[in-house]
Amino acid sequence: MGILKDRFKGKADQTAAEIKDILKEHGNKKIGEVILSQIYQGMRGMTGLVTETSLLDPQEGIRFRGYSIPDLQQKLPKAKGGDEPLPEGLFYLMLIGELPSEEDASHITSVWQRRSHVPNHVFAAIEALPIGTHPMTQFVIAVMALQTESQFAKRYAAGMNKKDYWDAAFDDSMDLIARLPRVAAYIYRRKYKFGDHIQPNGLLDWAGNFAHMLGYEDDGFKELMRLYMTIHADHEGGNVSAHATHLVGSALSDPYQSFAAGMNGLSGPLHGLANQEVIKWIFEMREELGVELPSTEQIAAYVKKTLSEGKVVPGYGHAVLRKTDPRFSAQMEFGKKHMPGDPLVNTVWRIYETVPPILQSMGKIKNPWPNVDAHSGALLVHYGMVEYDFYTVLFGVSRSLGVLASLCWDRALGMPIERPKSVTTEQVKKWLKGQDEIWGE
Ligand code: AMX
Repeated sequence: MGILKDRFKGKADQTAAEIKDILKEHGNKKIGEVILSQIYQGMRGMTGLVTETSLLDPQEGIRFRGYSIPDLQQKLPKAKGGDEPLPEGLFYLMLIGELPSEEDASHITSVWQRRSHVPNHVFAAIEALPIGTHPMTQFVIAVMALQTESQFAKRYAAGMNKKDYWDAAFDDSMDLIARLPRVAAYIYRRKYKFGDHIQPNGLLDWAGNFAHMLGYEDDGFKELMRLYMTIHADHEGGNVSAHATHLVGSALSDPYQSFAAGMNGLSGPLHGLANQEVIKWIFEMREELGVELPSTEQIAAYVKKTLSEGKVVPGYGHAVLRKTDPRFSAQMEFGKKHMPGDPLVNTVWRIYETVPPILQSMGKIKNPWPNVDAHSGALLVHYGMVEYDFYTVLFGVSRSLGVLASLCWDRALGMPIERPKSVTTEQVKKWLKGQDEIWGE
């Protein structure tokens, strides 16, 4: 642990000094203009945050510290006999800003193994919920039950010096990431496998062990989990889960509280719940049509019906991206390699051929292309994980890597409490008539 923490502190001090110099020289430089419609329309295109871990290019998709998903697949350490990157390596890259060596990644695996103990009261809190409770609700409640373990909260209460916030946030983040697979697997086995729980395997990597505790021993599923946990980890700072974690953390709420806030945001159907919505929508389409692999004509008719009912086509569109999501493409490649004949996976590919022109023809949708959620469910179903209500929990376990690495950076850079200005429509009307000058104060 010491090595990683020391390296992080070294990088953070260096970046903090650079930021100080940048602000000293360029602090008054304009970075953009805000137009009225932006504040009514979800602040789209308004630059308002700094997030060090990744950057989203509307045309190219996500880059983690400059590395694309194909770069990660090529350059990050792999499990023995595997082809997919280890999420431990991505976490190192996001936290430290440099590619890890094999030893760096396996160091993180062993730190997370050591810190993965989940206290009994967390399982008791999960057990207290009705079995029908949505897995994301169980997940958030479990994260909040784990908050009793927060070093940040304890040290703050004891009078922690603000210079040490990063240290406590770092410890909490590592503990929380280490514990999440056990918590998530417990929820899965409780809800869908009659409470037949599986103990962790201390010889496996973080994602491989997660697959094992979920009850999937197939090497293909373990590889899928490594890829899944890597590609869902981060999508720069403005998306709902990342922004909510950052925002709540800015009040010095501890990493457990901040992450729980992010996970409540991930639970929305326009964000992380879209992966369950996609599979639900495909299953309903197949049932209605009575076929396993619908034709493009049948899919087109079903898409038009969905739109005419005032619903979105799940898995399509994005607030920032303007091309096919490279996270979709990476999963498509995985499908081609491991299950090219699977009818559900082929349905996803046929939907990909059919949906974009239809959405494009509507004229109003800025991005008719698939996002990450359009593909993930079909790969999971292939290995037998059909319980789609659970999919967002997998997304959440992965997202912890990005948002908690960012939270460590927030505290190390001394990011202040976030508090943008809001206005009322009454004030906007007065301002438009030239009667109000207090805008922006
Ligand atoms: N199906 C139907 N209509 C869609 C659509 C879709 N897939 N995507 C966008 N639209 C509609 C919007 O609802 C909006 O309609 P309105 O003007 O009547 O309100 C209009 O097109 C313009 O929207 P936009 O500017 O292109 O998108 P946005 O930035 O407002 O929203 C997103 C982005 C992702 C919420 C939206 O595309 C959507 O709802 N997609 C389906 C849900 C989904 O897949 N979400 C997952 C996103 C990835 C993630 O976070 N995990």
